[in-house]
Amino acid sequence: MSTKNEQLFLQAKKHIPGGVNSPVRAFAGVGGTPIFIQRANGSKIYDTEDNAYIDYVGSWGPMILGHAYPPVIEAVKQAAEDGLSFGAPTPFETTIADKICEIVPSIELVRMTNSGTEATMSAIRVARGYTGRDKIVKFEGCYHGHSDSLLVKAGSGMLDIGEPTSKGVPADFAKHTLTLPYNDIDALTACFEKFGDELACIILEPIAGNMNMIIPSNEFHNTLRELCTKHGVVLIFDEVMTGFRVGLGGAQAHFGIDPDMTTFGKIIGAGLPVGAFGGKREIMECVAPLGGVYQAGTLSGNPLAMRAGIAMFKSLTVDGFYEALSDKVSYLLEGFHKAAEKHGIAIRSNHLGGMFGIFFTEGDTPQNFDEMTKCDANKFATFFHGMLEEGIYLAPSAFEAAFMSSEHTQQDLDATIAAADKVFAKMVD
Ligand code: KE4
Repeated sequence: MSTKNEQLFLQAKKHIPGGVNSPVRAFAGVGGTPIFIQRANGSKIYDTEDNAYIDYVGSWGPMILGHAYPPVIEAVKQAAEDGLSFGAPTPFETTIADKICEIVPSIELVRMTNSGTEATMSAIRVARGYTGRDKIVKFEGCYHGHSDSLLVKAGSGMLDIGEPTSKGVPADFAKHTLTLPYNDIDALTACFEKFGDELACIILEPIAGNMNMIIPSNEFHNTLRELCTKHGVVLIFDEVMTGFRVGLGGAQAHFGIDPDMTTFGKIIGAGLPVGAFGGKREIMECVAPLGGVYQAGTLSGNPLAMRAGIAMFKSLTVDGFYEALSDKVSYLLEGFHKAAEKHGIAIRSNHLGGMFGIFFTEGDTPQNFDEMTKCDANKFATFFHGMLEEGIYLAPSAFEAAFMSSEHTQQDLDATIAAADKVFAKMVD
């Protein structure tokens, strides 16, 4: 007898490639059948049979205030009653732009897009237009969305399907993308010695979240900043995931680095389709209609997304918001480590602000892509399904990070730790 989710998945596959509108949702990384979600509220998502799951995916980051957060829903309802899209400027876009520039001092001008992919694709075009150079550098295991230049040795769902470099990207195009090992100062230095003055930009996740969560060294970031400045290379921090997640000022505030450009997504739309790219005025003034780098979007700066984001920022900027979020993550991970130790299961973890990652490895906490790929993905899959059976929803891939929301309660955290204890007990060889 097939389950409701199996029936829904079969139905979805009739007219949707792989039954999903984004590959990582298909559970390729963990096996089994995806859970079809009907609704969500606070820290929980509910499947079509109203089974509740404590959610640590949060739509891959946006739901930092939990699902259906009343002030955000109210803002969207009011916006909807005023009309859905005008294709003309609105004061709400200005409010969001002002707020982003106020919170992130490295940004003087910012343009809204409809996804993180559009944001990073546009940022690279601007860097190329500003420098007149073609080559770009990314890092193995980092994922910046699915634009052609960036689907080279990328992370996230590409690792689940075992295709870190996408088919369909012309070699002529991919050749302009150099890929370096993440968090490797020697490789970085060698690349600049050879190509420094040919590089338009370096783009990276300042804290990686698409090869699970990896926090690079301060020295890596300082070296990167120095070399980019020395060679006139645009340093792009892709903070689509880390922006307003690891702290109000994002990863750049944590490391004390001023990138030349920053990309955002996820949280700034409070769950509606939004991305953004911004940076130094001198660079962003290359963007049309001011400059010759064209970039556009019918629904960019959509009023519903902007008014949701405005409501969301009101909560994020409350004193103590991120400290409370980080305390919840620390409490949860402490419980995981205690339970794992009790059952002799080797796990490591990383966390900052409302973002965390768990690794099944006997070794040290991974510092780069190679070390991360040596972690036990099969053990993660077993843990994932065990937790799912206990009503805990983690990211369906060993290559993804996890996210806390302000709405996760002490009861949620204790239930999650108790579930992990039960699952670890079953995992003992
Ligand atoms: P979107 O185009 O999916 O809005 O953003 C692309 C993107 C860009 N940069 C970073 C650092 C990202 O993490 C992402 C998207 N993240 C994945 C989760 N690892 C989205 C989930 C999915 O692909 O379905």
